Amino acid sequence: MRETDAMNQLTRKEVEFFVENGYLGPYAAMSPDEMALVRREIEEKVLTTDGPNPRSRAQSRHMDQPVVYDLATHPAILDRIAGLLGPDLIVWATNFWLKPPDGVEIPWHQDINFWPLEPPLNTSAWIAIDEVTVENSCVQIIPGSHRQSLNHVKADEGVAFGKMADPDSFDAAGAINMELKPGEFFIFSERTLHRSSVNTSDKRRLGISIRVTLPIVHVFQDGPPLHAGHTAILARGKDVMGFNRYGDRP
Ligand SMILES: O=C(O)CCC(=O)C(=O)O
Repeated sequence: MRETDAMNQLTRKEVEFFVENGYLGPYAAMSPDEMALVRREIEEKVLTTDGPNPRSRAQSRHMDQPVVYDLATHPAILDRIAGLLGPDLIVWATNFWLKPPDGVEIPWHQDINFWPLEPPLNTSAWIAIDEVTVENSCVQIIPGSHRQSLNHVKADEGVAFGKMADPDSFDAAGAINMELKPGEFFIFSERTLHRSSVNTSDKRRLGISIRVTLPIVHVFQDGPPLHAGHTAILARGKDVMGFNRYGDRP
């Protein structure tokens, strides 16, 4: 089994911060120069081609693109998530978030409302491929919001999703902006409230979310955001349960 790099080992304080606040970071997985090379490969090989999910080029590209598989299994990310979830880790989904200038709002939501996981447990990493600022619509989160499950209702017209957290059920006053340099990422839980606004800048905003859970979780492969034939990555340790389907590095 791969050992956690001492440099990426979460401290007790960081673990407690995550338990209290539902997020951690930002941390750097690579430098902006290193991410520039990865970005070019993503632009050339991923954004312009169809992947395994017929409904979306943005999803599950770890299945067909080594560059995405390598981001999804990056030690700087998995070492830290192992500090929260333990040594056996599944990367069950990957999803690009490409927001061009004028790209629409993503409303406040808790991810678990959208996912085919039982029991409902996940830690995500959101990795910046472009520089991500308030101007080009960085993700915003509400610290501590993961401690409550919120009702979700029909979303407002014109936003990216069909449902959103009931606006009467939370206070967005404490929201923080997750501004990131290329190559940086933050970690958040399946219930941490987050959103992003309309991209009012003239700069694209590209990131990718890596979704991580445990072998005890059933990932129902045929429900959105997945698709028939979807495979996860057994990224760390072992799976003695055998519920889920895994693929190798493409
Ligand atoms: O990138 C965004 O604006 C939203 C990201 C998101 O909803 C997620 O990673 O779960």
